[in-house]
Amino acid sequence: PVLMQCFALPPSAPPDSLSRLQAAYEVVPLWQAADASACIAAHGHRTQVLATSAFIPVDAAFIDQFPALQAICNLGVGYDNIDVAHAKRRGIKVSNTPDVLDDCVADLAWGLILSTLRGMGAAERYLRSGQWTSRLAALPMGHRVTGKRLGIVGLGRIGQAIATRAQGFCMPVRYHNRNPRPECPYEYAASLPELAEWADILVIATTGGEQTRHLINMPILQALGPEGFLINIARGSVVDEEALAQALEQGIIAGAGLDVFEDEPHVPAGLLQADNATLLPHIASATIETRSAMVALQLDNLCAYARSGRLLTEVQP
Ligand code: 8YV
Repeated sequence: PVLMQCFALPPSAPPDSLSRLQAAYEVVPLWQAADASACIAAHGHRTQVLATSAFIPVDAAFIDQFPALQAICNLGVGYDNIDVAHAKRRGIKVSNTPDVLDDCVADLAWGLILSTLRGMGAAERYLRSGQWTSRLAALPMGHRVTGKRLGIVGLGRIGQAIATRAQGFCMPVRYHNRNPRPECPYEYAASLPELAEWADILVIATTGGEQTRHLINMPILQALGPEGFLINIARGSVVDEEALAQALEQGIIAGAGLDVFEDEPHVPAGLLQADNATLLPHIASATIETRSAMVALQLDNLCAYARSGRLLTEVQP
């Protein structure tokens, strides 16, 4: 079968990755093509499988350039970059890379919580800019982390990994989800405003896409309140960034820690200016170990499909 590889294998990919791909497929490296449209025009009609990443938009028009397509294997747990409904209509299977990144994404959520509440970014900027000239200087103060109330929006696998870590910080945890999860030991908030009202720290761990677009808007930020913090390791589209910038500037909330943005790599000026925000360039899964495991799982899906026509971690929308 023919595989179109839409992006380069990352440096942390297991060393045998390319040889595994080439043993299973005739590989067309779209990412190397000087002219992507010409490459798709030449090979699109005979491509059966696409290897994509959460950073590559795969909409209906893109998919329809591949009339023989059977499967799309995404690098990333999120698949809001793919028009899965359209793929299903065409009988195209889609896989993602769940589970293997939960710990690193949860770790980074905690990194953002600690950094934002303790003002670590601003403190480091203070030191590096040479302002720490006296040990008697009045330093900027942060906020205590231990014991705060943690609200989680979206208690999937990543949300649960974030919640587990809260025990070490003696934090009560509540969550809001489409459906309650009675098997989890946390209290369910029946609505998002109710959760935001209760929480000191609201962490977004839900999926992206149309269903969750701008779920975090001005009324939710107002409910979170002037002592509240917003943390987002999910998708930028979940937050109305204009409302968030305004809320940070006007003290409607106390601060925010963001790893994701609506139109990456563009970060709105209102957020860049906010000193009470920690901003990271979408690095939650970017550890050598996790990226390596993600690539390995994507390759396992690709190889299983070439062998048996079945995907190991097929997305069920
Ligand atoms: C990655 C992600 O940055 O898994 C996801 O959904 O957004 C991140 O883990 C991305 O998938 C890398 O391709």
